[in-house]
Amino acid sequence: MRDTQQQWFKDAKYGLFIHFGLYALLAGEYNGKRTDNIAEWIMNDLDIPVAEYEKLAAQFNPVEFNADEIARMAKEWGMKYLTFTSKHHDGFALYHSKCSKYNIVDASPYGKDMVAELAGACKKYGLKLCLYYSQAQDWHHPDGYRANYDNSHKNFRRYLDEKCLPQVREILENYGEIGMIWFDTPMEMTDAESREVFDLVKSIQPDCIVSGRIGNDIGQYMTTGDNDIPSLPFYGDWEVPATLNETWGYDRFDDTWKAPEKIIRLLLKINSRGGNYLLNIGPKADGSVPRPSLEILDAVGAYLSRNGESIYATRAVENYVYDVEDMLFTAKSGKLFLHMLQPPTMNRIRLNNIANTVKKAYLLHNGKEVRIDCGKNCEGDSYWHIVLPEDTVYDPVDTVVCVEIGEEWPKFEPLR
Ligand code: JFZ
Repeated sequence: MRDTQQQWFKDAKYGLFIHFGLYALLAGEYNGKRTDNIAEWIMNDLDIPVAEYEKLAAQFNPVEFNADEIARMAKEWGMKYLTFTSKHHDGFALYHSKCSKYNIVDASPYGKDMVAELAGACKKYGLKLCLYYSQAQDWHHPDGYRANYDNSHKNFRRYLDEKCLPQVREILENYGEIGMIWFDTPMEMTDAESREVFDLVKSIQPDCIVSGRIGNDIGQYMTTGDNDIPSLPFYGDWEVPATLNETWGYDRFDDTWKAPEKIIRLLLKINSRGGNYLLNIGPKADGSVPRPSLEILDAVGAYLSRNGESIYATRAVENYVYDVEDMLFTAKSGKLFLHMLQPPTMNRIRLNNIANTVKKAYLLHNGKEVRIDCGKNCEGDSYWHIVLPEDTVYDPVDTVVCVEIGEEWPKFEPLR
C-alpha cells in the first residue's frame, strides 16, 4: 500500500495545481495554427524549434501574477496545498536557477523568482508549497527527453548531471519546506535513475513527498492518469490531478469549463474512495487567473466552508453493496457522512445491509436532528431507515447528514 507517511497529505483531500510558463503567451496557437492538445505541449505538438520558442522568454512579463492573492484565494477555496510548475517539459524555470540561464529571473523582463513569491505566500496562509518538476522531459536541453520523438541519440546522463539533479537540489534548498515534488512523465528513465532522483530529494528534505510519477513504481503515492478517477475505493495514499476545462496551461480557445456542481461531485467521488483532488488553474500570460476558474473555485469553496467536516481527514469508504443513486459516502473515525446529491423522496431513505449502530445523526449544515431507525429486515439483513425533518431545506448540490456510529468505520453486510 502506498504511504506518504505525511499526515498532512492524508488529511488534505484538496489542493491547487498551477500550470504556468512561456506557453501561456501562445495560449493554444502558434503562427496561426491552433493546437488540438493541452496548451502547455504546444512547443512539442506544433514542432516549434527551440530557437523560436525560447524567444518567448523575452516577452514574458506576467505583471498581474499575484502570489499572495493566489495563496489567499486557495486558502479560501478550502485547499490545503499548492503545487506549482517550477519547470515544465519546455525546460523554462519559473525560479532563479543557477544551473540554467533559461529561467524567469535571468531571461525574462519579469525578473522575479515566482517560486520564492509563492513560498512566502504559502507560509503566510498556511498552505503546503509543493513543486511540479519535469525530471525527464526537457525540450530545451539537448539531452532532455521529448515525448513522441527519437530519444536514442540523447545523452540523458548529461542532462541529469547538468540540469535535472542540480535543479531538484535548488528547489529543495532555497525555498524552505517543500511538501512534495510532483514529478512527471518519467519516460525511459531506468530504475537506478528514478532512485537517484528520489534519494536526492530525501537527502535534502526527508519529509518531502515524492509523487507517483517519479518513475519505476517508486513513488510514495499513486498518481492517477489526468482527470482519471478510480471506480472503486483505493487504499493507501493517492491523488487525481485534474483540470477545470480541458487543458493545464492557458488556452484562449478552451471554454469547456466544468460547472461547480460537477467539481463538487468529482471531489466527493475521489474523497469517498480515499484520494486527494489536485485541481488546476492555468494563468494567462499576464499572470491573471481566468475569471471562469475563479468563479468555479469560489463556488466550490463556499460548499466546503459549509461541509468541510465531511471532506477533510476522511478515509476511503468500502464499496457499499448497493447502487444508491444520488448518494455518496465519506467517513472518518466514528462518523459516516451521507451525501445526498438530490433531495430524497418524501424526506426518507432506506439503506439495507448497513450494520452500524447509530449514536446520533444530524444535518451537517445546521445540526438539526435526523431520525434513523435501525433493525433487521425479514431476510435478516440490517437496515437503516433515515427520516429527515419535514422542513429540511436541501442544498442544491449536496445535503450532508452526519451519522455518529458506534463503531470506528462503516460496516456494510455482503450480499449473500
Ligand atoms: C502530464 C504533462 O505532460 C501535462 O502537461 C500536465 O502537466 C499533466 C499534469 O501531467 O500529462 C500526463 C502525464 C501522464 C499521464 C497523463 C498525462 N498518464 O500517465 O496517464
